[in-house]
Amino acid sequence: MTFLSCRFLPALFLMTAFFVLGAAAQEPEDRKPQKPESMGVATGNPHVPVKDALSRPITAGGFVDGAPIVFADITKQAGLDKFHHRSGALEKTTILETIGSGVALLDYNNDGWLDIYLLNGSTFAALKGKEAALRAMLLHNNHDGTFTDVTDKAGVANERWGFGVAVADYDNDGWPDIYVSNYGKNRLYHNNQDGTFADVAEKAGVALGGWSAGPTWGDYDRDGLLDLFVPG
Ligand SMILES: [Ca+2]
Ligand SMILES: [Ca+2]
Ligand SMILES: [Ca+2]
Repeated sequence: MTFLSCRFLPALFLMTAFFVLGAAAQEPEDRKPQKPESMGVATGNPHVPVKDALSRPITAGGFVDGAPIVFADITKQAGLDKFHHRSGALEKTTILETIGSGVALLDYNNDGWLDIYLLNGSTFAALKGKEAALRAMLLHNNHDGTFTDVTDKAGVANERWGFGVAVADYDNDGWPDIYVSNYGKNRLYHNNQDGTFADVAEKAGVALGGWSAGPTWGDYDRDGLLDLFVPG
């Protein structure tokens, strides 16, 4: 250490001490370290859920008598509880089995009421033909809060391991068509305008293969004709 630096060392120390003390004096109250009040989180003892007459779990605060019901589960009375999704085995030994399948809300018959198309998964046994293939379901809106299964008539059961569905009127005829991505070949269900569909994926060159995820329609080149993006 040189003589010069030794001479200035005390001054440097004093300046540093001044700034530290000054900063401490200007520290806002809410930024000062607070004394911890307690450690951990207290939630009380475990207890079984308490449910009301509609089987709704009553959480802190409970329900207010006379308050409007925002959402009510009407799956059963609407006829939508017939559909059961399945994807592989419960053990989920492959990533293929862990992903759910898509759903589309579309007015397939152009009556002004949205209908529901639910994709289903599959199993390895079904892929090998050792058990029946799982089926997608098209549910027609009856205009009264109920739905009817019209899958067979419409011809959209898919019966492949379904992942994604995208609806669009790809041929601009005014009727919505359905593209389904699968593990395996995909489907392009063209709307026949009479409640039925025809799979034209091979003819249209969009059957692909392998494993396709969530597809998207869009007119990327702005020529007025929808194009298809299929990730895999
Ligand atoms: Ca409809
Ligand atoms: Ca169409
Ligand atoms: Ca285009």
